[in-house]
Amino acid sequence: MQGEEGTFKVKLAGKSVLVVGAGKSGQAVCEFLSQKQARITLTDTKTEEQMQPLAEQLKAAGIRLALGDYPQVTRDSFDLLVVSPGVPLTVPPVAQAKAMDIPVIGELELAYRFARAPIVAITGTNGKTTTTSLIGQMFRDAGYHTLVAGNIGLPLASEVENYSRQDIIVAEVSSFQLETTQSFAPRVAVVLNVTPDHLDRHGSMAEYIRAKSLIFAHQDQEDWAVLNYDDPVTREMAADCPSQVLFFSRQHILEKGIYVQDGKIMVADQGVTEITPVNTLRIPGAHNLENALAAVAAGYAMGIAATDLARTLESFAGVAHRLEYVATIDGVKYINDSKGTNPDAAIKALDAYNEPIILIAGGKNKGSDFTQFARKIKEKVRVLIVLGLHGYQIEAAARDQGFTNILQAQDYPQAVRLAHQQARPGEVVLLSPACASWDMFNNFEERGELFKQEVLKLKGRA
Ligand code: UMA
Repeated sequence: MQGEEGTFKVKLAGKSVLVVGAGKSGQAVCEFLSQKQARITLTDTKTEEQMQPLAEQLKAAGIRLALGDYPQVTRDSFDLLVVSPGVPLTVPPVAQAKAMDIPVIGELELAYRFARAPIVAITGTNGKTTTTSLIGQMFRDAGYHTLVAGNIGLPLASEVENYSRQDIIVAEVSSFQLETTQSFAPRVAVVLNVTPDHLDRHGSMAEYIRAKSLIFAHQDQEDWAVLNYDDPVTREMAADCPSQVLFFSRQHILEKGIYVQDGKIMVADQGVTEITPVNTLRIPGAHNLENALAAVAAGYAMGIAATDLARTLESFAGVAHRLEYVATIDGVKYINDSKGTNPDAAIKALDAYNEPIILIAGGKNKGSDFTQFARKIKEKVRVLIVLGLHGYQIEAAARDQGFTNILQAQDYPQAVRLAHQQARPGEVVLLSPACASWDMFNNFEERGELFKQEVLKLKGRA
């Protein structure tokens, strides 16, 4: 199916398409469909007023807008719906289209049908972005013209046609994007782990797993599925894979697959190959080792040489806002993990360091319970600095565990100053809030940037 541009192109020209959701994904779809001479209607629950100045630009580009409310989908009105990942499939236009057998796809499926380059797709509950970036870097270092796109932030549709058969597309794909696929079959499908998440949208764990499984559902024997042997859900997925399975494991030595033995990353397939010692990795933590093993598996499946894989593993420093090293000041390392927006992610961040930690946490609680997080704080943290709307909840949970070395900050400049005063040489100052940023910022990136800026100001003074 991949690359059948000709047939699909004919089908799109002159066709009436309803694009649901006018965010990044929907806008990219509109641009893509415009180039294919489709007749486009873009709908969003936002009103025209809320969507200015974009609404005017879209109208000028010949796109019909149905804003503030969805249009009625009838047999005569639309030939195809393209739904944005954040839009649940229960919305009226999708239900109406399905009842009339009008095809409903997402941007991932649309872009896939026009892709000529082989795709390495990565999904999982945690670690997607880091692994996608690492795999992208592996291909770039090995000399490939590489597109890194998808859920990571750059819609696949925006760039897919700029890559040819000799190139590579590395795509981070979410369960939301997979839900609207029909033929999507990447050359390599990586599933890192599956733990409860997005259950409000998928309804049950079984449905969430089903959505994730769509990453390999349409593959064939020439393709690869890279699965985490240590995760019971992904281990079981192997039974349903139509492709060749390559397991990776941090905890077990595998007869065939990618694993760790005597502190070294190994590949066992036809013979055993050593890739690199684990301690050469720059991304910290057990979860990042799993991400690295998955990346090695994907690179190996696509034929990248062991020496090239090792070189990238040894140089890859991670991605912004995920255990991002900022600076060392007076012998103290400052780490920005602003993406740690739930307790699970913040626990992983705490586990990534052996040094005593000065932790900055708090923000908007997304409905999480902080008990486990507080236990981990008691185990790993020397000083806790709380701030934001629900910082007091983290403080209360920590006190319940008998942890009392807690300070309160009003804002980020004060939190960083307090951390600097408290930290001793050899310690780590970690921002991993376990909360969303929306009480004080537009997004976690803004929060992380402010933290980094304050740390770098300190460094300037030091
Ligand atoms: N909207 C409706 N009706 C609804 C819901 C939303 O009309 O019922 C409208 C909103 O008013 C808004 C638009 O839809 O105007 C937003 O669409 P969207 O939520 O799909 O967001 P996009 O900006 O298009 O970004 C999407 C992904 N967002 C989600 O999956 C929620 C981005 O992933 C992705 O980077 C981008 O496409 C490009 O591919 C973000 C994300 O949070 C990072 N992903 C989730 C995650 O990682 O956990 C899955």
